[in-house]
Amino acid sequence: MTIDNALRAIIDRFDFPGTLADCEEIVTGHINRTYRLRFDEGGASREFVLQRINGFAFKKPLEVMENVRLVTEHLREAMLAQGRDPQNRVLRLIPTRDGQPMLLDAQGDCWRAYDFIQHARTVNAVDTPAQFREIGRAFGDFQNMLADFPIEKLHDTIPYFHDTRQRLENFEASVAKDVAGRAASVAGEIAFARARRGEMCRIVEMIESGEMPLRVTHNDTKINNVMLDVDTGEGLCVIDLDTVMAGSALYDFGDAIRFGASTAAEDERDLGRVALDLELFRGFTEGFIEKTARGLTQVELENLPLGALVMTFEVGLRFLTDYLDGDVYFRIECPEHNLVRARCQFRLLEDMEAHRAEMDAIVRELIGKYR
Ligand code: GN1
Ligand code: MG
Repeated sequence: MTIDNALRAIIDRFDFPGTLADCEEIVTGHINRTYRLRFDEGGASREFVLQRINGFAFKKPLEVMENVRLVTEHLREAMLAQGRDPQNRVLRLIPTRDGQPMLLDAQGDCWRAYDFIQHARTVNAVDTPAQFREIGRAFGDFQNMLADFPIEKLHDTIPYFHDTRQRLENFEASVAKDVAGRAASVAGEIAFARARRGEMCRIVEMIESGEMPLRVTHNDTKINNVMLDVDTGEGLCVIDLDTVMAGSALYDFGDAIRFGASTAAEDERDLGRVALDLELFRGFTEGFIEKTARGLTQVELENLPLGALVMTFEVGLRFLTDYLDGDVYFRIECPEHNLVRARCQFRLLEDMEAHRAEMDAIVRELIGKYR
């Protein structure tokens, strides 16, 4: 792609080696702006990721970067302690030329850079249960390696991120304000969300009562946040660490299922194509439980399916809220995009509700196998 002068000036302030040979925008994320850069130096080339952190979503980018630094350091040490090589398996920050972990541009936006994970790719739809199992292992391993991280050191980079009760309050405020004049047209979706208030606040309640512990969680476990080895398909590295915070293990399990075990894309318009694929569900669950069976409590493990329902509800609710707010948060590609996404998530949730018993049985079977 052609690089404008402003982007060029940003790139020049990071400590990249050699000369810039290629720059390509990666548009899969809904929040940050992301570029893949290639630099050539004496016949060799190296790749990097450059990102502008979305200041609307992340009000305190310095705290985001501190979390990223602490968590990647911990992951690196945990891998070394296990005799594994963290190279190409843990994100590594590239500092600016004056040694800072990030850059503030003239508009007040924050930029940071990483090594690009080599010989790897991401997928936006799961191909096979085996592939999803590998992704489950990667997120399970991530959870495991951070089990002894001093959780009080983490900043809440987006406060109340997966607090379903708070999400419901925000939603009700948006319905009441109705700034975009859309509430009447989505009365059915609003009623759908309201009917599930009680059940969907169960995780928050269990955390409050102490039944469910807080963990270091990734909080955005879409399949495209794991880099997979191009040849072996192995999950090499978990990426997108901006929302790593204290949370429930159910969030990470649930969000991965929401996105990866659906028979359709997150924004499928034809709701007849949207369902939970139980074979994919089993695949991810096996990988995740294999890695976390000894680390998580029985209550957490048994409640994993609840995580899938709650995360599907919550993201659907967030899309619907953003639609009511006039599309201020998620990047959209067409005017109805957030509504399409919300309907798709709610359809998927209905299918999960219909198959809850099967999900529970699979989880129980796999707990028995790995515990
Ligand atoms: C956003 O940027 P991306 O696509 O990794 C969002 C997640 C949602 C997801 C829905 C910081 O993630 O919470 O689950 O979209 N990230 C943030 O696709 O809000
Ligand atoms: Mg992402």
